[in-house]
Amino acid sequence: MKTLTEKLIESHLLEGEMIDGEEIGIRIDHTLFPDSTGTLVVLQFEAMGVPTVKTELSVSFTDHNTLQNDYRNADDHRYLSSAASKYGLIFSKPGNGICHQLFLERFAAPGKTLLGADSHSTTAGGMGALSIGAGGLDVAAAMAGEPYYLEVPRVIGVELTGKLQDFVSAKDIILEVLRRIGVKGAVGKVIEYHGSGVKDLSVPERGTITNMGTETGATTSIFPSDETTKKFLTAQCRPDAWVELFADPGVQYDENIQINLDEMEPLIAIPHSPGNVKTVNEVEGVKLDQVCVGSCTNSSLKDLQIVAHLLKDNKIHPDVSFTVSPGSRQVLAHLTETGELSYIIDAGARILECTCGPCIGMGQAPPTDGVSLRTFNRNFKGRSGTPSAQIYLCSPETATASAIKGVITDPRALGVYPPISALKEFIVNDNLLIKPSETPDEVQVIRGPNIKPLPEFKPLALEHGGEVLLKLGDDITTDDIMPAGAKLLPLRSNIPEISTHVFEQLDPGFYSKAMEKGGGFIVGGENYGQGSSREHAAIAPKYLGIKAVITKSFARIHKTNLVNFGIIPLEFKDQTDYYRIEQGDQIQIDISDRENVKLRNNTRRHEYCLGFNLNLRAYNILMKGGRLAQIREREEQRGVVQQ
Ligand code: MIC
Ligand code: SF4
Repeated sequence: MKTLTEKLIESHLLEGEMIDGEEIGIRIDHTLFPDSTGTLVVLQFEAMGVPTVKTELSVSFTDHNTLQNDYRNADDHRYLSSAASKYGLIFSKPGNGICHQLFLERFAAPGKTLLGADSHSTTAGGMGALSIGAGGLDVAAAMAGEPYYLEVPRVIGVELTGKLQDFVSAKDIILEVLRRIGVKGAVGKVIEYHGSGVKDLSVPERGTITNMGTETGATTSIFPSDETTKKFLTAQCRPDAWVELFADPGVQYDENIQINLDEMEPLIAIPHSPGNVKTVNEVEGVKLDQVCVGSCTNSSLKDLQIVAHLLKDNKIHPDVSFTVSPGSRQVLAHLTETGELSYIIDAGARILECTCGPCIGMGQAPPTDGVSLRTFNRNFKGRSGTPSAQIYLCSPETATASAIKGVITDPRALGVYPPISALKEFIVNDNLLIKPSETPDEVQVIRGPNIKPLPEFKPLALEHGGEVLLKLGDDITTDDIMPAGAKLLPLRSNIPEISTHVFEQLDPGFYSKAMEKGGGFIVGGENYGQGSSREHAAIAPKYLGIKAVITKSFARIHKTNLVNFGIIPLEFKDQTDYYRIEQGDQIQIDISDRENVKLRNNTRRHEYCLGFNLNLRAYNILMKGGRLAQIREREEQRGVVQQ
């Protein structure tokens, strides 16, 4: 008997065996990337020298960097669209929608594997796809036909029974999972949903749950593909993409969670972690400055229909700025056609583009010490663009009720829940999806001045010495390491420039210190590198001369990114050694033995051993200076590299 996860892995297995914790290589059918990570993906794909993508489908989206303050984001878009045309990708133009929402609507298919250069690529798990977020280099490699390597995950079975009550929604289900297992509870695991409660959840609702499953650290989350999936695909004019997929009845999961939907109530994540979950009741009455609806977690048609109907005959509270970012043009087209958009506008909302927008700090930063309630998936400190802001995460229902009242409000206070029925046919208009050229040889890839070449990655020495430049606590996010937002996203294809901002919110002098000392080491606690897949959080520190990061434990994607770019990821064998090393210490490490890395602390005059927790394949990549160097070398040997 098999879980759905096992079935999908097995049908894509290229290397290794299905033994718990062992490394395997799987075939990737689909890839996606957004613009913010995409420029590096394409630069890396080009560096691999492969002339055209080898996947069934690869899509390049434009959704994060859409604020065109100057030429830089626009140059990135032009680079991405010309590269897509030449190398065989579909290009989704700015304004078309958020990558994960769009992928679910127009491309995702049950039974396929998807690798996305964005941590929330797991959204397609709502369609019964095995969809994983990864660093851009792994995605570029998959586009070049390489396997994707991962450890055979443990599978958590989440059994849903009962039916969601009025005003309780899919967002509350994933908040409940986060409440139970926290932000590191599913590292190295896949969350698989099953049970009688699944059938009543629509595909976009399932997508909300698999999207934010990322916040538990899970490799991915997945739902079965059933009659509901079939209806959704049919309504999207893609009935042929449907296949039925279930776990074998009675299969045993490695871990089990039971959620009775009848008993659930509205939940909310309080500042500054998606894992700080409380009931809305517990925090009711907190005064709000801003409420934002949207993001890849909650911007589907149903989400916004609920908002529209709750706002009909109501007004946004005068003290609240209320923004709505529809997930896609399809969503916006429906709201317009039915007139539901006018309920939102009349109530006093600010309608934003169909993009990530405030979720990635692209505008709508709250005021100083402001309180913002959002339907998004991340509330890390400073991510909104205002370091002193307090960000709460909730469902569209809670967001709307609170926007009306001006304070955090249990949406059940609104009384009658609007009946929203599933559509039989969506408005399909793919004119912003541009197909690749049929004559790729004639296409010129356009690189503006913002597209800087990748730095060189050299093979690693066996011994490294230097200073501990920064000692940090647990759960450091990639937003802490390499902040995003409107000012920094235009620098995503310019490593020398973006590197000046590494750790700037935690230690404003970090860049100068790293330059002055010629690089050094970082020490972290548990779950270092949680959050985004952005590989800039590895490349930029590498550029500043960071040799190794020594932690209690790493988040999955970030650890791979460090290896891919030649930063040594080390873990304390004895967790108490974390307390025996301080910022400013002079240390030396010897990495010749993969099992026992020697650390000598010259300041405190003691020695102990650290672990790599890397298999031989990853160790070899690291020693070569990263995965790019390795793939390039192999392609050169095969004679397929384009010069
Ligand atoms: C995010 O939500 O942090 C992002 C922005 O979508 C990232 C990608 C990025 O940093 O560009 C992600 O989640 O991977
Ligand atoms: Fe965009 Fe936010 Fe989703 Fe990241 S989490 S893809 S920034 S909407």
